Amino acid sequence: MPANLPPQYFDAEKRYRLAKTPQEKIQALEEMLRIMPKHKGTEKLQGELRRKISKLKVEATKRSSGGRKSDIYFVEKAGAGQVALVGPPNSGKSSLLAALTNARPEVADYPFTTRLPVAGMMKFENVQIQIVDLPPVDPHLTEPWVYAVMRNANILWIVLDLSDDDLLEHLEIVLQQLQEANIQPVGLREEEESDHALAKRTLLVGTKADDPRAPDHLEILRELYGDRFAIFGVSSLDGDGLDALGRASFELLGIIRVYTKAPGKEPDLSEPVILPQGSTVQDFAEQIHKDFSRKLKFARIWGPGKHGGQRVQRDYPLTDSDILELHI
Ligand SMILES: Nc1nc2c(ncn2[C@@H]2O[C@H](COP(=O)(O)OP(=O)(O)OP(=O)(O)O)[C@@H](O)[C@H]2O)c(=O)[nH]1
Ligand SMILES: [Mg+2]
Repeated sequence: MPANLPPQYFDAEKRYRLAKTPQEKIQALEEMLRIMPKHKGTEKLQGELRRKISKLKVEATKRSSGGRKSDIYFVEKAGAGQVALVGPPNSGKSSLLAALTNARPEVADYPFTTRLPVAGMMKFENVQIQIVDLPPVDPHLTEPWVYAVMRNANILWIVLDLSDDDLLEHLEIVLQQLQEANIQPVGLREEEESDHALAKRTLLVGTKADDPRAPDHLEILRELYGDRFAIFGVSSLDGDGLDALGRASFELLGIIRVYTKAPGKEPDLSEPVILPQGSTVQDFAEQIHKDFSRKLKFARIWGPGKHGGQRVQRDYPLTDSDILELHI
């Protein structure tokens, strides 16, 4: 019996062939399996795909025991910081990842579409911020590894559907689940330190702003949560509001960009050294080279609010966009 496979199947197969990580391969295979018509003619192929998926899953776990790098449920950090997408089912998390990055996660009009983490890089000025799409938060169905990814991320975006009449209820469920996972989302105000919860800087992102119900829901959200979180209304469909997420996330990451300059040369402004806010000349030198930090005599600094080329010592505090010339 002919299999009669639809063109989408071959798209997914192509993604499988091009996939580099076990995680991407599993995702493509699962998609092929889902797309494939289920009848006698495809039984053998279905079996083959299932076997491939299980084999890849076993391989991925085996390899992960030696190091976490290839664990399919863990996303190694990349770029200037990692954002985890947290939200109820169907809220538009995967669409947001697709709109902001080159990643092509599966998007569908039903809940629990996403089952494995998918990462992509969002550009903000001259830095890349990593965005990690996750399965939805649900009181019964969310597996523990999902919270492990959130705990490892630098910041969280709570992603809500602005077309959803039950948006507030869904937000409360997400906040409740985070609390149970001992994750404390921290927005605009310094929340009281909790002994056991892990504080995570958090933004609220309302998606589907193109929906006619969105403006009302956004207003209610701002009224009730606006003093606790920064809230953004965006549409992955037409791109509205997406630009603001880069800067807001950069600021929440608590990092600065500092540039190197060799004496007598122009600085290279394309490749910043990323440092935590509050870093000093000493911290910068350590990032560049161990020898630099040991032998450093002084540095010259250029940047906002500084006298160009001013001489500074090791303990001099740095700010975003500073340029440093190290002298050893
Ligand atoms: N109109 C509109 N629809 C959207 C937007 N973003 C997502 N959607 C639709 O919402 C549905 C769910 O989108 P997904 O991105 O798969 O949602 P998700 O949060 O990843 O869903 P799960 O993985 O199941 O948790 C899809 O039908 C999308 O096309 C948007 O900005 N505007
Ligand atoms: Mg999804």
